Amino acid sequence: MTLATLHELRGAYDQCFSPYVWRVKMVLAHLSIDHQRQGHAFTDIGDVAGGGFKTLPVLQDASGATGDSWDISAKLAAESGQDLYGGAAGYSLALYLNGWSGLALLGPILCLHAASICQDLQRKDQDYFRTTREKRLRTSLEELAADPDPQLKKISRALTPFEAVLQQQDFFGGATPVYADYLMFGNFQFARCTGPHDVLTANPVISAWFERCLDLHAGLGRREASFKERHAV
Ligand SMILES: N[C@@H](CCC(=O)N[C@@H](CS)C(=O)NCC(=O)O)C(=O)O
Repeated sequence: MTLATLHELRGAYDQCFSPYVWRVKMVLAHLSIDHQRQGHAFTDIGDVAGGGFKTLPVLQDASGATGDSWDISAKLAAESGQDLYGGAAGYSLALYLNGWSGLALLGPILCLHAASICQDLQRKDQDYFRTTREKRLRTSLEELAADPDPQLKKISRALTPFEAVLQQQDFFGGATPVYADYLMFGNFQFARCTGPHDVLTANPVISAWFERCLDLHAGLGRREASFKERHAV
């Protein structure tokens, strides 16, 4: 049997930092699916799995190649027959968080760490990343990095309602993690791996949950060096 291959984005230090890739990595571990990993630069995505994809992750297995972390996770869950979501209510929560976190968390985290992301990319990716992100964000990466406070406040405010949930239980899934946990984990793992700011300092309950998530699946998340560990800061 051919092993499934997870195609993931990698930087200059071979670091895996994409929030969407991390969601799928946690799902593969949760479902105990054997797989191999292949790293790619931003500028090589067009050639992944025979072409046709614009973003990573892509999962390639016996049935073909699938893009988009949500679709990959749903396919793996369906094939495994396991309840990844925690029932219909958990599925709805995850679907909501999939849309919400792009706006409320990933946008501000990108603004906060765009300059340090760029600096840690493979050289051939740096111009591409700078040009596309400066166009999208309508300012320079350095200007964004100069004033972290507005982004940190946005993130902290957005997270406040989740504190009530995680004060009562260890995970969004209750005593054990579900897809909603992996999805949210991917967002903060992205922050942890890409820049110097600890985005959870003002939200200790969420920070404690994130530490629990880093320990899941034999410390899968913790084994990836943080930006601070990589640069010894
Ligand atoms: N909806 C997609 C989004 C994936 C995505 O945007 N991935 C980024 C990396 S974090 C990417 O590959 N970007 C390609 C580019 O900017 O050229 C998913 O959930 O997988």
